[in-house]
Amino acid sequence: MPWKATARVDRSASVPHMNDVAVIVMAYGSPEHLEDVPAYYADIRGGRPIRPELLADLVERYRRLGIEDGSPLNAITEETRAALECELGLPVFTGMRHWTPRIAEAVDRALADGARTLVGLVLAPHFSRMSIGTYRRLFEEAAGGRAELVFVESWGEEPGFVELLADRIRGAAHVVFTAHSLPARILDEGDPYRDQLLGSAAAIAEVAEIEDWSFSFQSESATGEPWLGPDILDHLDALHSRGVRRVLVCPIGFVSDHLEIRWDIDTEAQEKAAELGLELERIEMPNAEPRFVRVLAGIVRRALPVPSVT
Ligand code: FEC
Repeated sequence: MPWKATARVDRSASVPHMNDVAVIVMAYGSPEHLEDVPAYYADIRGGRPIRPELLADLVERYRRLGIEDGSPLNAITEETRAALECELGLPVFTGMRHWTPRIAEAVDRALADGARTLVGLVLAPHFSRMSIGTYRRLFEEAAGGRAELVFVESWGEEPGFVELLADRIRGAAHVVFTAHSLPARILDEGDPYRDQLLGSAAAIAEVAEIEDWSFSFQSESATGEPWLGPDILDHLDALHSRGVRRVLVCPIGFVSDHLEIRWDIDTEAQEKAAELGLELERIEMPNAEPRFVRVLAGIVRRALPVPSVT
């Protein structure tokens, strides 16, 4: 096969005793109540101003997502954490980038629990300085030299992940792989994000023996600068003009159900497809399903400096 197992890992740790090891599993985080949305959005913006109409629009999206009854992202992340802990037999703590429990809280709890080596794993497979790079910075700052650190930088071509998604798309007429867009300037900075996404998409299509596939970005923010494209809504137009009538959307830059899936794909893209007369379906996300948790456990085991952890 032309693609290889490539969980990219950065290790500063010397060989640890396994009872000194804890895993920090990191995710984006989501508000729990509508009144949390302004603080959550402020955290995402990192102090930069927020246009009132964008905040109102975001509150409305969260209202329609039904977060008052529970945030899918937070609940799924907790389920994943608990399942990963059972699978690994190591303590696993959740650290959220934009909500609680924060990455710093997770690191503090792991250290208070006796951990001396921390393995950082983000529930997003592809590296960008603006995404995984930020999780990594928060993880390192939180540890502040108090522990040996191992950080998994990317795992988008992890064979188990590739095979899991390949099984979801096999036999589809046309597959559109998607991932969160980022400001286009990252390409000038030599960021590997887009290449890693295209590498994952090609690997998954190859294993599923799908020849008719394409890639588009989604979830662009209104920040006033160009973002990576094509955006999925424009892409659906282009596919329709090419005569495509059925698409299966396969998000590869996310692993669970949340706002960007349930709103941007299940609502906006679905509405656009209906306007065009295009049949659009989406794969079920990996969420906390046992097969996916085993993939994550494998990545952690291989990241550890000792091969004997099974
Ligand atoms: O369900 C939920 O409550 C949270 C869903 C959610 C996920 C997510 C993942 C990623 N984001 C990434 C990059 C950016 C950049 C900006 C940005 C803005 C938002 C806003 C919301 C939001 N993101 Fe997000 N993202 C999620 C939610 N994201 C809400 C703010 C409102 C909006 O723009 O729609 C722009 C920041 C700025 O304004 O400067 C950049 C990337 C990922 C995938 C990796 C990961 O999961 O960490 C990259 C889930």
